[in-house]
Amino acid sequence: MTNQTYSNIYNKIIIKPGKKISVLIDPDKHHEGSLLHLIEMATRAGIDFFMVGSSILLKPINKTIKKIRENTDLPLVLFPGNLLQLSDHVDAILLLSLISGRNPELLIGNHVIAAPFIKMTGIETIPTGYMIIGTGRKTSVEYISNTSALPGEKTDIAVATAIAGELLGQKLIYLDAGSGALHPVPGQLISRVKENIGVPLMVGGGIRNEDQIITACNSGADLIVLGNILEEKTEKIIEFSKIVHGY
Ligand code: 1GP
Repeated sequence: MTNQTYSNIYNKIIIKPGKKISVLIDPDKHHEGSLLHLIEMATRAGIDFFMVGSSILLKPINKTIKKIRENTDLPLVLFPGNLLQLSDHVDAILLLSLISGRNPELLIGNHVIAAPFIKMTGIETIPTGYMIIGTGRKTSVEYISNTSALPGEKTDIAVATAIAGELLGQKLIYLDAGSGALHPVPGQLISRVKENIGVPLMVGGGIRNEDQIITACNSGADLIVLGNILEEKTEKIIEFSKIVHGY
């Protein structure tokens, strides 16, 4: 690989017309063989970009970032679970504000600590209003973030929260049921949020099949994030990518 780096992922990828698909790589979920296989299949499927990160990690993230860099030319976006996952070997960082929660560290505290490093590296940041949506059992991100998920049936709270995020300057809203969620974010919640915001809408967590991808896309998701399902059924990314890009 040429180790190409990308600039302006937000303008060149996220807000361009059409729906997009991203593969989230959790470093702890892979051994070298499965990681390389996933990178190869997702690259072949023509996904829009990779994401890397997790709410909790037992392995260092840098080794995985290096492997992704060495084996694909697709852009890599950091989805940092915490400050220890910051890296300057990515193309962009989702600068997450956990607006569904009320933990000040995840609304401003961590950002203050990270800001000088991010500014020094010059890496693109994508200010993201991150909303954890509860759809069943408690997920790792809910526990680790020390916040309560926004209940999946409370569409009015979700709409108000997303509007607040946009008014505060977030350039992307991410509705996440959490990695490995029993159920994805409900279509009705996605569509109500989409109707009420002007920034792109990213949806992930618990999406495991074609029907769930179609529901999310039909409800207004601009960007679909897949993680867990591809750890088990990696080849599925070819079909999933086709569905999303067919819109
Ligand atoms: C988690 O939305 C991502 O933050 C991906 O979730 O692993 O359940 O696909 P899954």
